[in-house]
Amino acid sequence: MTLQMDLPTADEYPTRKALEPSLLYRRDPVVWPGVDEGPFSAEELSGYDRRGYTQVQQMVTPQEVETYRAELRRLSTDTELREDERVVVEPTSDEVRSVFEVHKISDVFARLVNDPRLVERARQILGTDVYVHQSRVNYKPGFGGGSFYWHSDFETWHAEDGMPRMRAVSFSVALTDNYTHNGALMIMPGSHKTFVSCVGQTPDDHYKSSLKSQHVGTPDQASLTLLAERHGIDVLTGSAGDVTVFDSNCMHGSGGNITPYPRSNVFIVFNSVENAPSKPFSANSPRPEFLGATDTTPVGRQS
Ligand code: 6CS
Ligand code: FE
Repeated sequence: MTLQMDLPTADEYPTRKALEPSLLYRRDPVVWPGVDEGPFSAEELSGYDRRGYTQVQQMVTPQEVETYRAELRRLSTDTELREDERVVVEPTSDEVRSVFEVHKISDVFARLVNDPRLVERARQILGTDVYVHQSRVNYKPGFGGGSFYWHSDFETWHAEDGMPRMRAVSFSVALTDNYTHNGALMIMPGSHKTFVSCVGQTPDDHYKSSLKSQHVGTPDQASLTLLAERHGIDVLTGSAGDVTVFDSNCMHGSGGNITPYPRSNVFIVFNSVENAPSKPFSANSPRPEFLGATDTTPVGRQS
């Protein structure tokens, strides 16, 4: 008789458990083996491996950008949707900050998450079929779009969604021009190879506050200073239609936007089908489905 035990997945990246922060070595490849063909060149993949991100200029056409921007306007003015918890408003106004799970709310974005220009690049990086762990639009409106403090997405997805390994990649499609002055994404290039283990315990229903302004799960200032000194800070400016592809563990953030020019992006997080979330590693219960999908059906392969 074999005893089937539901052994906990080993926690390779303990966080929100110790009283002191610590810097741990990454224990995962950045570019995984398994998919040799795809749109990325070898040079682009080695640049991604080194920096933790790469940018693809004009991956999306101006016509597509217009379609996506019209969808953003529709979603942000939908009074019924406004009551849905997938719509997050700014902490200091009732302006829409983010709308999550847009690939299920909108046919337009359902097509985007299945688009081979994104899916085939994600498969090249992750080495397997991929599914959508999370999708969202960030509006960052002019005259008050809020900041996103420094953080590693993986730290949250590991602690609160139960994502075991660093085998997910985000695609940020710029829907407006991203300038140095309107809250462009900032990434510490190379920081993806260090896991910052954070202090603090995950409160119940943490997402109800963290999506507005995250505190628990953000690194301490000494760790951030060390990473900034070691890696510097890249400001990822670009035009509408440009796409930034970045590793789940990049240390990143963005400033507030007091200019008249919105900085709106649609983010799609692809996870490897071999990296499905299990129990949260540092939370009492998993976050809702719209933040951490449990359906690992591969995208973009219906052909
Ligand atoms: O908690 C999350 O999943 C979200 N939070 C941030 C600040 N970035 C990643 C993700 O959208
Ligand atoms: Fe993030």
